[in-house]
Amino acid sequence: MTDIAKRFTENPLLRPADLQSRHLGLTIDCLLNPGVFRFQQKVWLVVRVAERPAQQEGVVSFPVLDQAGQIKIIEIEKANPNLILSDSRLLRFENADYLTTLSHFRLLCSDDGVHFYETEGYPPIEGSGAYETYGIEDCRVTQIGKEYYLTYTAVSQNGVGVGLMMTEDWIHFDRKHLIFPPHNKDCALFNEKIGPKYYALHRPGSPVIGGNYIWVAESPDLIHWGNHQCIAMTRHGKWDSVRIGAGGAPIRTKQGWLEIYHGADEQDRYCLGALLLDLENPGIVLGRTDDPIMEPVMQYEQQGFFGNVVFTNGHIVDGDQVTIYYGASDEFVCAARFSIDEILKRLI
Ligand code: MAN
Repeated sequence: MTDIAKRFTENPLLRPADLQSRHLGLTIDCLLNPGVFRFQQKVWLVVRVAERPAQQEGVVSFPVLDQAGQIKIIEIEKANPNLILSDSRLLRFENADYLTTLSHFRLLCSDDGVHFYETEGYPPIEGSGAYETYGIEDCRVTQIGKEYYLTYTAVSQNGVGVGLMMTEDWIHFDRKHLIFPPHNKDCALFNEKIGPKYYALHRPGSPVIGGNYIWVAESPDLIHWGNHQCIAMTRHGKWDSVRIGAGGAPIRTKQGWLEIYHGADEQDRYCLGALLLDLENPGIVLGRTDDPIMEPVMQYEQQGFFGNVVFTNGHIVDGDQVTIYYGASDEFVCAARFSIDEILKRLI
């Protein structure tokens, strides 16, 4: 067992029943994969809230947004021969793909990093426009100067891409929409320039040739990206054999940029590992953990909306301690602490 996470005894910190659904007729099925940031002396989470109607016998029903941002419910008889229910997250109907839930973001804050609550004046963030009609998911937050940059998964019938929005006050958002077109997700921005350029980790994917690998790209303005390089691939026969993707913003250490990433195997079991990238040239990988540093071992990580998942896209760093906030079994928000030094010692 190579799991070196010190889980909070208070886990799960947040469950679906802790928040109110925003939409009449929808219930919250999952709270998961939060972005994390510090603001006004508090720790904040951008929690992904996944909703759908309460499911009735024999029917699958799910919400989508129209381009004006209005919710529409689609209902399909389970007996319909044109319906393929892939897993609890996805379905296919008459040659189109859908998600079983619609996600938006909710802002919650905390004075101690353990107890999180909603506070007046910070409205939910919903998907908007043609490329977010199936919702927005898995937000990473990177602070550069006074500005916070949110990179998130934008889902629509056109595919899964990466959106960007920015804010200084968490009330007004400048939405730039897609910065990486489908298929792409798991985009984490570095929180400082390296030389004259901004850098991002991202995860394009080809369904035919290649795989779900981690790439690095550079940009003069965080909107136009180039010089793409594939820096880490899946590893046959290991815990990260099928897909890998970046977690939160890379952490600057003396040895290099430390990136906690997720990996999944053939059984869709999601664990966490780490990569170390060169400080001057993050296209160079200096180390990678062989075994996971965290695996789904607790009941709340093994049983839920989609079991056997630990998935992180946000953390707070305090000296040698990194507190990751993570989605457990795609249903609960949890937290765990690591020593950065201990993670670095696991790199080979
Ligand atoms: C995908 C995304 C994540 C989710 C994992 C595990 O990577 O949908 O949001 O947490 O799968 O289901």
